[in-house]
Amino acid sequence: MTVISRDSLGAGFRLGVATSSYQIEGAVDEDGRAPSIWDRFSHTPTKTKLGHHGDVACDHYHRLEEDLSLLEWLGVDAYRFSIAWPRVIPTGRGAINQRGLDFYERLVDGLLARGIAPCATLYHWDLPEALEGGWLNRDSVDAFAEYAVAVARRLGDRVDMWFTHNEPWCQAFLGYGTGLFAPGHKDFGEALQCAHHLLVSHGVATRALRAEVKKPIGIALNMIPAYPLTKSEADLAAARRYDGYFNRWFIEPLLGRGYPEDMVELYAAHMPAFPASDLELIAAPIDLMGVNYYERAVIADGDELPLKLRHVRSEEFPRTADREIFAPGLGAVLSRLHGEYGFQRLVVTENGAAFADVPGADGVVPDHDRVEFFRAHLAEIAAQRGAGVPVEAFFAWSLLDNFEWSEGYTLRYGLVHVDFENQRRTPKQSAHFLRSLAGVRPPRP
Ligand code: IFM
Repeated sequence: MTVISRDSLGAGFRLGVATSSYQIEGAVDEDGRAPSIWDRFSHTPTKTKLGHHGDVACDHYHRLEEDLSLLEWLGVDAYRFSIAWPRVIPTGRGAINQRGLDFYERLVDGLLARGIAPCATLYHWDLPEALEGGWLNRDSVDAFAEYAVAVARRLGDRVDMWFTHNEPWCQAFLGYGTGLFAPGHKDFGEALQCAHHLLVSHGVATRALRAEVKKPIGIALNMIPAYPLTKSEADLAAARRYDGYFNRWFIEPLLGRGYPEDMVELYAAHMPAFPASDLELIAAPIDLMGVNYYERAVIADGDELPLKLRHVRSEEFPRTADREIFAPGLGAVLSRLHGEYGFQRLVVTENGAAFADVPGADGVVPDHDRVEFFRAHLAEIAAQRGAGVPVEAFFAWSLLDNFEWSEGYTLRYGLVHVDFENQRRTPKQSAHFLRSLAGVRPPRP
């Protein structure tokens, strides 16, 4: 068993949990919210497991007080949530729906009253359906910046950390490349176009936010370290290509280095045209780099186009319900972001595991594998901090079991079990673990 304590994480380190709007809120047509691309996608036959959708999800919109009490009970320092653009500007661009913002104001004020730092992500994939052309349309860039400003004007004095996008790789390559996610397109060129607009919108929104807020701003990238299957030159080169596709494609332009040349060459037939000035827009200085880490990739040379590689399903280490467990990959990613890329403030914005959790007759959810998962990953963070890598905070994914996108409710990532028949919340052993690590707070006066 890996031993981890507040002391081993060091002074000032913040512990939190994370969620996203469409995955937990429900209330999809209340208080002026309009449909997002995920409402349409999840209601399209065959797109999600068992036809699941987020219409009710965890009913968090109606159970805000109960969920705030859970967060208080957990004793976390911070809570990372996302804001639903279709609640705030239902038409994507134009009139601001104050009732949508009222909900997030209640959330933020409820967190502050409990001594929990509110950390907001502006985009976690629920794009307003009304935005014609979605992320393929260049207008999405300005639309996103306008939305960011609308949120900042209402909440900018109280949110503690800002993240523009969550996992732009997923939105671009799963949403427009493989069709696994909304809006369900299958075109590699469109994926690159979307990725470009996401990055430009991040930069333009970051600059706009700067004028409104004083707190740190960043982006949350999902990062997957690529390990070659063998030491052959061909496998090493394939792993490098995978790294270019998944990691470098986002990190390098954010740092003002432009898109990686080896990948631009490989993507020649698919690259979108754009003005050189876009690269400057993307490189708006940020304060925080958020890292979502779940797994590594084992890569061999192969035929999958356009990358000419093969993703190997590794059985080397134990697996969760959907992924291989490989905690050293988190250490490697953090060390690289600081050592190779020079990031000075890192936050682990997501890390977690899905298991088939079932509450026992005694009401206990014995998710010991998840506890060990968190211990191992936190130990990697402690080691990196010890080596001088500036990791400031850790957000466990997720507070609640929730709508896991195309997997519907079949994968449970929560620290708190949700019975979707009656919305009963039951803290799992992992919630008790995080609570004891966080240290129980004194009751509020
Ligand atoms: O549930 C997702 C989340 O929306 C984005 N990061 C990965 C999580 C688990 O797959």
